[in-house]
Amino acid sequence: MNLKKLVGIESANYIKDGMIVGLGTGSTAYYMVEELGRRVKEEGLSITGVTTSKATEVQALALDIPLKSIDEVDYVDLTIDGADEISEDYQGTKGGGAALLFEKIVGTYSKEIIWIVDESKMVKHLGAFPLPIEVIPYGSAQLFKLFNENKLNPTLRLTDDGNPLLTDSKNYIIDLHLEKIENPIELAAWLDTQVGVVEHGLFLNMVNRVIIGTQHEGVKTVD
Ligand code: ABF
Repeated sequence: MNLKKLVGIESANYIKDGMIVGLGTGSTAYYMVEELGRRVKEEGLSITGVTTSKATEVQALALDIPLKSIDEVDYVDLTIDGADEISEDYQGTKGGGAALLFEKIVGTYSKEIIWIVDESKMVKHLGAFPLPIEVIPYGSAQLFKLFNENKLNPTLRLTDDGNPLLTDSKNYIIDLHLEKIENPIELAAWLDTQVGVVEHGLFLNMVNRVIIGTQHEGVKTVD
C-alpha cells in the first residue's frame, strides 16, 4: 500500500460520530476523505465535513459526506490535512496545492489538527520546498519586486498554459525559493506585514499530532 494511503486511512481512526471535521487538501488528504466516505456509507459514521478547497468539496460531495462552511459551525473538532514539509520542531510548510488560505482558516478554528504525511516530508529545517505566498493580483508585481530586493528568490506560480495560477479565492501564488528558512517565526511576522500578502504557507505552532508513513517502520504517530 502506498504511504499516503496508509496514513490517510490511519487518520480516519481519530474521527468519531458527531464530529465536525476539517477536510484537508492534497493527495494524502484525498485518501483520508475517501476512507471517511467509506465509513459514512458502510459503517454509518455520522460527521459534518468542513472543506479546505473546491477540490475537496467536490470529492466530499461525491461521497455524500455532509458539509458545512466554516462560517456555519461554532468550531471544528478535528482537522486532518497534508503538508509539504514538517521540520524537527513540527513547524510546517503548506500550500503546494494552492489551498493554504482556506487550510489556515479552517485550521485556526479547529480544536485539534493532525497532519498526515509520508516520510519524505519530514525535514531538519523548512525551506527546501518553495514557500507559497498567496497574494492579491493587484500589486503582485510590486510585491514580486520587493521579494526580489529582499533576496527571497520569488517565482509566480503558473498553470500549464503559462497563465498565473488562480487560487479558489482568485488570488495569485508567489513561491519563495529559500533553500533553508533560518527563522520561520521572524519570516512569518515580516510576511504578515506586507501589503497585498493574503496569507503565507508557514503553519507555525498549529499541529497537535503528525502521522507519518514510513517504508520500514510502518505508521509512526507523533503527538
Ligand atoms: C495540502 O497538502 C497542501 O497544503 C500541501 O501542499 C499538500 C501536501 O501535498 P500532498 O499531500 O499531495 O503531498 O494541505
